[in-house]
Amino acid sequence: MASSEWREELTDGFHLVVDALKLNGLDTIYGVAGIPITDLARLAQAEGMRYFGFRHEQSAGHAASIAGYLTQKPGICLTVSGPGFLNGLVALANATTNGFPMILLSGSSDRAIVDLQQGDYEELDQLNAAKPFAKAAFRINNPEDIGLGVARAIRAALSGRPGGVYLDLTAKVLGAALDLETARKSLIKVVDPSPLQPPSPSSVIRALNLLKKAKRPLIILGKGAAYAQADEEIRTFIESTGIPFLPMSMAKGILPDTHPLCSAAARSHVIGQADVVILIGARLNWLLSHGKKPLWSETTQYVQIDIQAMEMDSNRPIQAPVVGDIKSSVQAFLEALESQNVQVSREWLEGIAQKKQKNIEKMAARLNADVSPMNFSTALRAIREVLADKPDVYVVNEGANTLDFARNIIDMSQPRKRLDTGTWGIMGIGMGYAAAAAVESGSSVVAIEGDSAFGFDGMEIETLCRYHLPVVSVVFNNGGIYRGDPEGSAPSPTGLLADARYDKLIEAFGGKGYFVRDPMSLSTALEEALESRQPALINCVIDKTAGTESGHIQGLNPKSALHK
Ligand code: ADP
Ligand code: TPW
Ligand code: MG
Repeated sequence: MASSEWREELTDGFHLVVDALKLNGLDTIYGVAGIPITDLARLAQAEGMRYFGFRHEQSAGHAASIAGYLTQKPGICLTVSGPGFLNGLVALANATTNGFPMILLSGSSDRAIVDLQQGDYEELDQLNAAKPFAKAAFRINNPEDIGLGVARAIRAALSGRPGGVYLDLTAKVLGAALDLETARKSLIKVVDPSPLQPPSPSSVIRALNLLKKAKRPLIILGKGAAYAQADEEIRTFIESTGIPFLPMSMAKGILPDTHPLCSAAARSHVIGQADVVILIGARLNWLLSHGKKPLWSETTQYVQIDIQAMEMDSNRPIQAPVVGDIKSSVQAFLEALESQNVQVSREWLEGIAQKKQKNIEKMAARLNADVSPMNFSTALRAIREVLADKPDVYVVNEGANTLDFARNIIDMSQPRKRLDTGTWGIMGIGMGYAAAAAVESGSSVVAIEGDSAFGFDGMEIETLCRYHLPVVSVVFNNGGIYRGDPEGSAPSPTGLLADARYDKLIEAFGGKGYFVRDPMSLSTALEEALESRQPALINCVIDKTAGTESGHIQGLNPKSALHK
């Protein structure tokens, strides 16, 4: 038999990985190339998948994870072995922490050498390193198991509470040959990887009975609710019951921030005074002060809708746990709801309205202040006005003060358009999230970045320029973590270079840089940059003294007992 004929009967691990991904509708890879996965990336691209090469695996991983959040399909990140894998691991852990579905595919070195610690190129026991940070971790050792391994990874990433899955591809498996017939039979198209999980009817009745007793009910929407894409059901539930709601930061826009029932501008008031709180896809973690004093009252009772049964009672006793997916659960609420079920007291609504009015006026005064240099509020007023008539634009946001101010000032009116530091408060997500939001949606993105936050992944502006992604980064340049150092002083632990020209960085890659010092120039630059649909960076110089230590979470810094 001629050797070419013989080869036609065979396929290899590289092809099988690509075939398995494509069969399951996974068409985009975010990664960094190198041994042993370069040919895998090349082949994926040749076979019609989109491949986006990043400068650092952490950014590629963040891109994959947010792609997963936006699309309800696991985002794929591809890395080399050893250090490349480890660079991607922070993103995998962040995905698991936030409940974003993602699969980290890493090539790995020779098992026999790794296990005897004989010193292979990029040697690392990757499977075991990944386990504590992943929802699940698998290794494929035989080419005929590739289809199965990919299927298990997809189901693990998507079912229940989504998360990050590690899939270890040994160099040996990638290169291994398999006859076509066996290969074809080994592929699996996953059926219903994230099945609806309707809640038990009795749990729905229990919840509605609790709600019946409420005078001051409150709904808290979290990013689980945004992820679930139950926008219509949630809107109907809120509007038909008239219960005020509070969106967690990434849940902003499920209903518009300008909705009359949105109580974000009266946050501590509603949290402190509510008698029954319905948590929908939101955890009572540090972002909600663990449900504890002084923010919360000890008598508040809870309904919690979550797909993860274990989440119940994690911080406070949950009187009415509803374990199920949000779409089915809210639907079940709507079906069982009778008009007399919910009696939102008029005083409750009026009290909230008054509080909101007061706080909105206070904010307006800060936004409209005529100060030079600009501060967080006056710069964000300019951005807020530009974005007001562009609801399609994604907003990525990180930093400390830059995050806190932008979260409160920039209104969202569409679901899943605000992407931020999330459950971990992690810096360095900005460029990866922005790239993937642009790739997955085709829409423009504005990344509102602290100058420190931007530094974690700033080199990815080359990636944005290479792929011509419509991302405008606005760097809030206050010369430091939280704020700048006094002029002439040696660098403090929180200081960064004063007057750094971040705008010049992007020009090195052919992008457009802007240097602005006042709200008017900021607004003109942002309009122009968005209009161009090309990568741009606005270096937005603000008052170096404006920020506060750790922004709104200063209280989380440990205090020495010596100073008590
Ligand atoms: P936030 O930070 O916005 O408060 P969290 O990440 O803390 O939100 O909480 C999200 C919650 O949503 C998690 O507990 C997760 O289990 C849950 N969740 C995610 N997707 C679904 C879904 N489809 N149905 C029900 N619960 C979900
Ligand atoms: C991976 C700690 C929290 S916020 C922040 C750091 C370094 C930067 C704040 O400065 P920035 O914003 O971005 O200039 P601003 O407006 O307040 O000046 N490493 C990681 N994650 C976190 N959260 C940190 C460090 C941190
Ligand atoms: Mg800063």
